[in-house]
Amino acid sequence: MVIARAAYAYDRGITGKGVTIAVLDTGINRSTPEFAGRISADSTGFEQRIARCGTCPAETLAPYAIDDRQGHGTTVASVALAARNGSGPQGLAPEATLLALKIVGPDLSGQTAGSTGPIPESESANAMLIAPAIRYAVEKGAFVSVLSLNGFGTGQIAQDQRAAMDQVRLADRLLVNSVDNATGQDSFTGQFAENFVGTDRANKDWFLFAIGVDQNGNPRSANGNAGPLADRMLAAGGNDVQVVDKDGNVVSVTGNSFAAPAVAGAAALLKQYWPQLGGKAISRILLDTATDAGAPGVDAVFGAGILNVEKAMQAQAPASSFAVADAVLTRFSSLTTSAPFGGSAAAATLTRQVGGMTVFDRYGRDYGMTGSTGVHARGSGLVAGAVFGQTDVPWRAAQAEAARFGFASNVGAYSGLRPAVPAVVSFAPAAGQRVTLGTNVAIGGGTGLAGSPLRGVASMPVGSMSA
Ligand SMILES: [Ca+2]
Ligand SMILES: [Ca+2]
Repeated sequence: MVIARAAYAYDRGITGKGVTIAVLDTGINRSTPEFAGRISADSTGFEQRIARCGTCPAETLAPYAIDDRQGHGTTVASVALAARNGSGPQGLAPEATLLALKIVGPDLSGQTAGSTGPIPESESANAMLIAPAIRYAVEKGAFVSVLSLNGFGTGQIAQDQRAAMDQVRLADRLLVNSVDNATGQDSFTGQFAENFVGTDRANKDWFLFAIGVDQNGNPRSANGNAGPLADRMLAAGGNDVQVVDKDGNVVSVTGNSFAAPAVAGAAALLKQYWPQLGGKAISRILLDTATDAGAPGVDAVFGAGILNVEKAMQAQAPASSFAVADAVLTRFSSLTTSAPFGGSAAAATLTRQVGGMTVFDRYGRDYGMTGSTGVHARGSGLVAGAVFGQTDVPWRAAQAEAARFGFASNVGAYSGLRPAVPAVVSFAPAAGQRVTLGTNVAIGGGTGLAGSPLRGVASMPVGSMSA
């Protein structure tokens, strides 16, 4: 957690609250305070079809209770979600909700043709349960699923895993899979991961690999790898990680299994901060903002680099871009308030309330900026956009359902302005009044902004109306 620089998020009150992380594993310790009140009631095991022996008929096994007998699931969940409660470990997203999905198979040792009665659970996963668990996680609203497990499955298993991952893509969620611990093991080719992502790579943008490093960012001496998917791999703490175990004890664990929930926890933090972003954008941000290590750029040992929550939460645009954005907004933003809206008094209020700007970086993340958005009082009439010198002002039809309107405009030197989907902000300058500002421009190619990662600027007031 320290290596992931997540304190930056907590200092801003971002803890993963309201975001659900699914952990597909051996279950969960329900009694430790580390997950108290945050284990989703939807947590569950799954029915499975098995045969007790080679000559036994198939039968349906009821879901196992989610209690963690083996222990792996609790330790993995701990890295993502353990409470920030002043004791024991703390997860990356200490207030996120845990959807514990138990995918262990049955222990068939000793079962014979004449056996009856309950079949105990094993300590291993049933690969056939992975796909149903992923689908279930999507259905239950989990933003990110953690699979600290590797293996291979062909035929129906492969088809089901692909179909399940298609659902992750369609819902714009995320799946984080640990890299195999075995030295030199390609964890993608012919593995579950390739089933998920597809030989056509169609689901690649919603999938991340995670690999463990120590608290100093050093790789393990021998480890598995992401095969051809190194560009979708992040490194995170995976050596001597403090976790709570199935019996509630604090223990130290090592393995790539513990890097995956760190990445998932970081994704949950970003999801809370920018709920409008999905798995594709958030995974892209985490990859782009990872701290490069080892060989320059993407490499087989660190993938895209070491997970860096602090950088992931900062605007990804140079300061100069924001200065240019400020200049653009100062020049072209104007809202004139007429007497019905309170004249100069309302203008003062508006200045306080909308004297800032919302700037979007290249991922569509919004950041507040303080700037001079030019709110003016006027004696009569409500004129919006009057400062646009040369303008084609094609007013768009009012959208009744949103009670808003706006226009797109060519504004000379800043011809990079282009129409975009209108955004709307509403506020009340006085009792019974509501002003709606429609913003429908994005700046991408204007002077000083061309080539900049800062691609959009909103909060240019272009219209207002009372309601
Ligand atoms: Ca704790
Ligand atoms: Ca590198």
